[in-house]
Amino acid sequence: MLSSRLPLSIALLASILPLAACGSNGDPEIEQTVRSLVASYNAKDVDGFLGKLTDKVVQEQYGVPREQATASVAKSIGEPSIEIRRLSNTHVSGTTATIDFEHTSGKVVVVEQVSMAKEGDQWKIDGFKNQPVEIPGGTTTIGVEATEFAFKLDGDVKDGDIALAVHNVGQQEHELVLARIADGVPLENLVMAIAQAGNQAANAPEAVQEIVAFGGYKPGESGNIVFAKPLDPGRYGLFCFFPDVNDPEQTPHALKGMYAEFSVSG
Ligand SMILES: [Cu+2]
Repeated sequence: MLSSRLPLSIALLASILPLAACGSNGDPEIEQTVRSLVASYNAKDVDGFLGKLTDKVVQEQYGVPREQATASVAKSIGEPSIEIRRLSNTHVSGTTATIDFEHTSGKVVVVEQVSMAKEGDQWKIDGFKNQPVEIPGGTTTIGVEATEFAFKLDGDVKDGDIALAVHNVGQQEHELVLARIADGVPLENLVMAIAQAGNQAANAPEAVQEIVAFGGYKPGESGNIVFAKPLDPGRYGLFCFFPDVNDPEQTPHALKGMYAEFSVSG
């Protein structure tokens, strides 16, 4: 959860949810460890945040030992903010524990199993494992098939209460970048402009108003993109900028047609 895909708000401190512990009783210490991690993250308290992580998870998440992690943590901490939706399914066994942590990451719902280890008398976060996210009842599921080199959408977007059920039916790894985009700009032109900008969010053309969600999918892999709130009305583009691995030029998939769009009416 600590990488850029892991977004955390101070508001969550005030919005600590009553726990629907399933199967096991919530353990206050375990839950509090997650809450204080999230609070440090949202407050951009780098030292406080790192202090709640074991050396192992620092290395896993940032690819460097703790002593060198401060700079990368400072760069990504607190953006976007995270709001806890649910803590459940706590299991404690001696000096290790796991808990399911459902939270927002920007506009998207993420479920992770957090593992913990006790160091001295303090619980520390020791790992994150992404879990499948269920599409809530009543939400319209839009199927998205990713292949070489296209997205095929299945379903009618009537309003913003949708979720995307993504399935990579192709041979290559694909990503799905979902962006709110300006009206009127032909999608093909936008793809060219993004590719020229080096596919860096910071250099994105003005017509890209917001990156709403993104994720990578290996061949055969599927996953749901569920939103914390219905999408705002507007135009949305889906893009894959992964390189074509069979192309000596490594051309991004989007330039070979891997893009699509839908609109949410107001
Ligand atoms: Cu692709």
